[in-house]
Amino acid sequence: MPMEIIKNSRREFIKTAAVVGAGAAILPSWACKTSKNALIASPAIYPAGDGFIQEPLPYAYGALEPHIDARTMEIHYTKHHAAYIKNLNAVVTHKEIAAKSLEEILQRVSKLPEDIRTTVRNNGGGHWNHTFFWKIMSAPTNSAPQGELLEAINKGWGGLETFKTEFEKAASTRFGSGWAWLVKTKKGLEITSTANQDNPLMDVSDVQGIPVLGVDVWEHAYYLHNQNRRADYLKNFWNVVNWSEVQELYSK
Ligand code: MN3
Repeated sequence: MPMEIIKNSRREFIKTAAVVGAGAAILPSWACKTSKNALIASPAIYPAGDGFIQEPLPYAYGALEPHIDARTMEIHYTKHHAAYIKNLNAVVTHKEIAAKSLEEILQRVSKLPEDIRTTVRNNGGGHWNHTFFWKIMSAPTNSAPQGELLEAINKGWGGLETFKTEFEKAASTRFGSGWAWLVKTKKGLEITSTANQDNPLMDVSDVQGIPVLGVDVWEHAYYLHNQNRRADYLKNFWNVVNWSEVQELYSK
């Protein structure tokens, strides 16, 4: 990672933090824009200055209601996601990961020295996954996949509804805590799931590739609103998928 990019990321963060200011729960309107907004670029996933940073949520905590409630979003973002970053930053100066992008680190996570391997796998994974998750959601818009992405979904599953059923199946059958993913691989699009905070970027993942859609199925993501009903949470999730962002990730 060239130093210039790291410095720029740091500057961007300081600018953004200054605008958001004072821990406002409701972000200014410019922060609610979707994928063209600078917030959606990914400065948070580079070590910057004192460590990795948490980007402002690209919408207000209540923006996904009634599908995902404001309190869940607030706790999820300010407590759970923030804790992964704090724990990751506790080891961020280790020479094996210093000045590397989070993607580079995760792609060889199994090769990391034993003293930091589990910390980086759980907390680096947690930081990457949540940064990603916030971006592939948006206020409900009734949007749907289009163009090349829709073609790939049709090719893989014969139609959007079958795809959704298969994705929900992967998410609901993930035992305990983890994630379900739609991944761009050498073979095309594949659905998979991972345990804990693993993800398909990691060399430990069964299916490896570029995530284009993902859903957090840890209970902290839905328990306040849905209690034990993971299936209801998954049905609601489709209402807040930011398909234009998914499309962009797929096209990259
Ligand atoms: Mn989570």
